[in-house]
Amino acid sequence: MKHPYLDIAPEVQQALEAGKPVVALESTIISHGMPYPQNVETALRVEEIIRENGAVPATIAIIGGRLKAGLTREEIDYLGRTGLKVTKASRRDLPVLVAKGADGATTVATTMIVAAMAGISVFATGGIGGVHRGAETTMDLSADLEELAQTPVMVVCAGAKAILDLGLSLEYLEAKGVPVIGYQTEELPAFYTRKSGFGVDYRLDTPEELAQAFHAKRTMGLKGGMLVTNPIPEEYSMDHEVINAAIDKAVQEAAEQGIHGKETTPFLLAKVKELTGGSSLESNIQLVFNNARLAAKTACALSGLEH
Ligand code: PSU
Ligand code: MN
Repeated sequence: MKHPYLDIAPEVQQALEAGKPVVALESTIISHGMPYPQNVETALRVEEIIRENGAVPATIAIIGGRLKAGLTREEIDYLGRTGLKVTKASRRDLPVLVAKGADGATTVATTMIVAAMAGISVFATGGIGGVHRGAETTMDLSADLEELAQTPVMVVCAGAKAILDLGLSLEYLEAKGVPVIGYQTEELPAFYTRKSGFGVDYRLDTPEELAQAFHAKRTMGLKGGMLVTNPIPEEYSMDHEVINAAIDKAVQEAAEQGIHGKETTPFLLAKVKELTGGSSLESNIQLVFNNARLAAKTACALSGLEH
């Protein structure tokens, strides 16, 4: 079915029709996740890395009310320059943005939605949203979690930042039947660090194994996605104490200032960045590159199984 609001870039369309591997990429990481111009440089380099590893990149965003699977360099540059002025678009934002013909930077949830509409199965990002600390009273749960429960896309990430309650995030995913896989690890990575103190459901060691598990899930008709957590390379990982002290301070300031709703995640991310300086930005960029490589290899393995 051709979706009336969806534009698939010609190269992405050709790859999908030929059964070739495609990897989706999100755009909130461009507009809200990194400063300009590093955000644009990173987004373009991630696309190159996907190509070097045999797949076609499809960066996803909403431009003028159109759901885009595959952006031009100009569109990526526009999102990067416009930064925080682009609406951060999660599932609940889609109807009004599309109806109004507005722009939106897609989160993990909306990138999964558009990827699934386009027929893309694998998506690489940095970190996902989850259950926030204190959610037992605030009810602040990222829509990313429910999307993983519903939408059939494999999300390759570096775990989640400890700005979240990682234990509760894992409980939510378990309750919703989302497999949480550690790539070459038994422990859930925590974005800037390779360890979190929490175990994953399964350790898998090759892109082929990841592809086989996702293929089996789909073939059984089980709805929803799969979360692949890929630890940041050792040489770029940060000191636990430095990062955790910054995170605790950011969480405390957010509570004091009454930050809530969709502002919570961007506020915490910006605070952590401010407190840790440039070193966290370099780590962030490198882990996204690492996830892009794994996602591209896994998309290649999946297209070998399914075509
Ligand atoms: N976590 C990060 N970096 C990010 C995000 C989360 O470490 O850039 C972004 C992603 O786009 C994610 C979104 O999908 O924030 C989650 O926001 P919320 O918690 O409001 O659902
Ligand atoms: Mn939230």
